[in-house]
Amino acid sequence: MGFAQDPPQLAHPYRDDRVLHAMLERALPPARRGALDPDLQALGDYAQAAWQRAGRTTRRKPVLTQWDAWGNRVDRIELTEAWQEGPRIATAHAVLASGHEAGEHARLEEFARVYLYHVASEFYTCPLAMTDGAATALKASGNRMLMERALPRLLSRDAATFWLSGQWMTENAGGSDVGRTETAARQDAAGQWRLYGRKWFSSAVVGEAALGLARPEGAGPGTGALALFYVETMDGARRRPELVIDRLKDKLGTHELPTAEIHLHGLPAWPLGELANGVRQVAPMLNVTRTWNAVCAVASMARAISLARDYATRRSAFGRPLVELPLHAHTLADMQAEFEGAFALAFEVAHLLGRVEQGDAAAHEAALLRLLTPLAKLWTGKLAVKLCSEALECFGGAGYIEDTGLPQLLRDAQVYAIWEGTTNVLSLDSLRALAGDGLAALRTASEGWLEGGDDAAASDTIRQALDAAARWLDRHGAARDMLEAGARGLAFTLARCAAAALLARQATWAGARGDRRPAAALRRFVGHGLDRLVSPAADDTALLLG
Ligand code: MFK
Repeated sequence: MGFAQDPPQLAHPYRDDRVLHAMLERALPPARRGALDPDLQALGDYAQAAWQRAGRTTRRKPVLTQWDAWGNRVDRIELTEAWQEGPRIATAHAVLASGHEAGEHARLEEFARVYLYHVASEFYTCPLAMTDGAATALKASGNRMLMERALPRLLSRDAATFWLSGQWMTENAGGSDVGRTETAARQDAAGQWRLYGRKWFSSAVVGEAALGLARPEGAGPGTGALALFYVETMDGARRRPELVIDRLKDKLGTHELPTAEIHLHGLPAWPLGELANGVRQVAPMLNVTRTWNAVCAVASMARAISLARDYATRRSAFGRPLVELPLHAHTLADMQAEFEGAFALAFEVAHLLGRVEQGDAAAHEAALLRLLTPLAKLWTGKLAVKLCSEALECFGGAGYIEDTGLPQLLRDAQVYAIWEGTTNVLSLDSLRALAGDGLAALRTASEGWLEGGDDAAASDTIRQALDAAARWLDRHGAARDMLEAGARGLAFTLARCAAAALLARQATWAGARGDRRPAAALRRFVGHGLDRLVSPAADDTALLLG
């Protein structure tokens, strides 16, 4: 037998994740931490076992069978092993339901579970996110009939009664521009609303319910005229005949996730509230799914870095393990620092969401949450692609070989910058938040996070970048085209400032306990720069595209 390479081993995703442990130690009261621990241990065990079995799995894509042998339309989807286990794992460990319990930490505890479950779930977390979003939007609607009907299912802790919910927004015409939605809602003779149209991306197609946008008959064009409806997709064990699955999408990544194109031929539907302003009504769902997106992006980064770090101890080159090569070690440390910043921001959004929902938030925190949600989503989405790409490179050629399981990390990561809104859509959404009290709230919060810190240089850099962002907004705020053209640079700057200030808070907490690693992450993160502001010249843009 000649030369063989030692494959990377996955460290325990919970026990060996010091960043997760430190955040939970800092943020949770000891009793809640103790109560959460068994679920996190179990989800970490599940994730490690899933990585070990992944190499043996042969079928990595769901299969749609549209017709049975006798000509009946069946639209049956065979799922991968992880997806078949999804309802049991998600309910047994209250991955979703825990976020709807009492207490300001409920969401934080939910997202700690999501973080550990996500990669192993093979994106079963995608429909879970939408189910969580649907439960949140239903609660916000105050529609008692629908809440009583759906919430016990969506928040169930028993796989036998659990329902998944989809989010039916995207259409051929209305992608990011949801106002172009063509699906129509019409009342039948009995007064029952029914949906007619085509939804172009449905990732919870195996679900039992969905929230969908549609234009009520006779309503005008545009976003404001859309209404939000609740639907159920099953009639007992059979999919309702008014819902037809046209095909499963052939995607770059997330292969295990059965994303479908569907047609609605009069599917019964119930409005959540008024028959207009459906986007406003679906916004609580979007903000929850965008938080899932950020936490899942961070989970992918953690997985990629964990494998790359392990490999660096096994693989030798130029006479030394990779981890002893100065440039390789430096590259890994850069990745770790960026990951820790992204982790801090994503979990701050999770904690804030819980505080705001439970009425425990300080005066500025609702505006802060409104701003940090799109910032966390857009920045972690891009960073996941960058770090997963870098991690693949840490394996050399092996990172490019399918049956190492590594390329999948990069393909899957690309979805975070697209799913639930592209980077540009989210940058524009952050402008909505900045039109309110978003920036003032971020500055107030940052001062709190920097309090007691001993890295004066980092604090100065953060304050200077926030000042620069405020000046940029003053300069460009009145010129809408300039504001939009520079919105991405502004959003990245604010996301990095928030992440740096949160790293400073973690460094102060850890430093008092003798752990200097978060302070090192802060120094390195700030060293990569915070200011990403641009002032694009409109005439140059036109020239370059001409
Ligand atoms: C995981 C794997 C997945 C597998 C593959 C999937 C690939 C991707 C498939 C997908 O399609 S994912 C879905 C992607 N689509 C989106 O996320 C929608 C993107 N578009 C937006 O987010 C737009 O910003 C939005 C449609 C929400 C609104 O744009 P508009 O049409 O210009 O509406 P407008 O008038 O600005 O906002 C309507 C109202 O909603 C306003 O309130 P008012 O009526 O009170 O004035 C807004 O303030 C409010 N609003 C909008 N976004 C909000 C919000 N409120 C709170 N939070 C928000 N985020």
